[in-house]
Amino acid sequence: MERPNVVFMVCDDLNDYIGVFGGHPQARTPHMDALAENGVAFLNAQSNIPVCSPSRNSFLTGVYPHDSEDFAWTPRTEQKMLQHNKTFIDLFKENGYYIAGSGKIYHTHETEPWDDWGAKLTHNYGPFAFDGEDRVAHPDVPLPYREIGPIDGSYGPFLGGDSSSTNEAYIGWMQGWDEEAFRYVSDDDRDLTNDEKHAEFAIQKIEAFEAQAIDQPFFIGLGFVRPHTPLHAPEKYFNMFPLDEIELDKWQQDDDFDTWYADNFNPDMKGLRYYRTLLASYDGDREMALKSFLQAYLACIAFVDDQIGKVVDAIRSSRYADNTIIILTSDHGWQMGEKSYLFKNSAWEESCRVPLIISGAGTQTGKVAQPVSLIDLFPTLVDYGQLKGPNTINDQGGELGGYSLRPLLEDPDNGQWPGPAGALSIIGNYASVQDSTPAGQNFSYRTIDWRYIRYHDKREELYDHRVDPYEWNNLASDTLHQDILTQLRAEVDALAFGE
Ligand SMILES: [Ca+2]
Ligand SMILES: [Ca+2]
Repeated sequence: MERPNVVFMVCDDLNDYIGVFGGHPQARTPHMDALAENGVAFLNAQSNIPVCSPSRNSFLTGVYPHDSEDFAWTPRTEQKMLQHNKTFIDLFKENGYYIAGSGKIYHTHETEPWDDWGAKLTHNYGPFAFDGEDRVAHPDVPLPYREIGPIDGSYGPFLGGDSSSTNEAYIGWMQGWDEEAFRYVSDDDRDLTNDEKHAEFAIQKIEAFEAQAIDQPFFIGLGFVRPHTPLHAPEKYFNMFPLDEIELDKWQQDDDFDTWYADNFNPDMKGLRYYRTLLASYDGDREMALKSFLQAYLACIAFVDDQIGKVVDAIRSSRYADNTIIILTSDHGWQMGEKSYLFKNSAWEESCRVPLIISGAGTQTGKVAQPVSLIDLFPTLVDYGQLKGPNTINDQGGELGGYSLRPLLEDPDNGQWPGPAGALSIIGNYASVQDSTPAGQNFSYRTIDWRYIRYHDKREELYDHRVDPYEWNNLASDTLHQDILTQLRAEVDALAFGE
């Protein structure tokens, strides 16, 4: 069988605010929705560790974080286990694929053997607002939130030239961390952002492949940085979501009272601190604070959806339309103020769940409810790409933790999934506890019906997704639920500790 081409797109910090995933009723994602309609949408896919660097290290190598003990920001190539592992991109290269990439695929720059590479930096979060000396938060972001800085503290539309801001410190925009300016006069008269350049890079590669009529299969990896902060996009995307029309997620007052995150993490952890700081910046007006932030997040999703659409259109209108697998996912989700938490890296659904769509080259169409996780990407790609050779460089490398998604791609409703009943995420305690062993971390486990969380201090949360999709009611201490609790504990221990 002919080996398929692969286009792998990973967004940064994209949660389920996509039409087909139902996370927000106002999300504007026609291109992602169309991709899902023409492929398989995994409705309960999970990140194995819901924060940028270790999530990418995990899915790129196919090794669970509890095996690699990678819970923080050590570059992969400096880690005791993962430095001995190959990424699936390495394996595509070894198997004769032409590999091209652009953007934030890895978290830390690696000198991989790309045949062509579109962007110099892997984690350039720009464009950034600029005051003439420093990258700063958008001039319209109120204090104290703007003091968080030019990445996490910043949201708002690109402002043109000298017309749009009353903040005298505001000068313009920089494309990234280097000295390259980002010129923005208006939506129609401006430089391309990095994410737009990644899409252009892919389109040009596909056109070049067609022109050369090469037989070599290709892998194109694209790492879109939006909707990671700073939440900036052209103004037209903000205009799609007028502030006074924005709907907030369903929310329950004091939802966090029966949760144990705050007991296991430093109270200054970003998610708790950002939520407090955002509300303080709007005089405690939760609705206005979250609407302002949410508007920018929705705008950035609509913007990145357009970039994804360009890439998909280029493939679909090329001679590669029928033999290219397109994968779209995110490194983890994002918690939008639920449980008084505004960030990723929590143990709950909003942060752990990721969009996952796979389309093309013999996959069927449909929606899969079985929880799977990003650990399954590596074996899936080995399967479809017919990739030969070990996933490790030597015997110190880690084992693959996942399973090929092929049975579910070929029969989304009834495919026999050989993997575990649930998907396991780990939330690192690196900033709070000096315990770098897996037992020192926090686990979150999602089956079709349940989410079970076990913190470092052994306290637990249990949510029944059949009746509680927002994870409002922690049932862990409910005497009626001790049997399911026992079962889920055993499933987590079996996955994490081989018990
Ligand atoms: Ca991320
Ligand atoms: Ca609650």
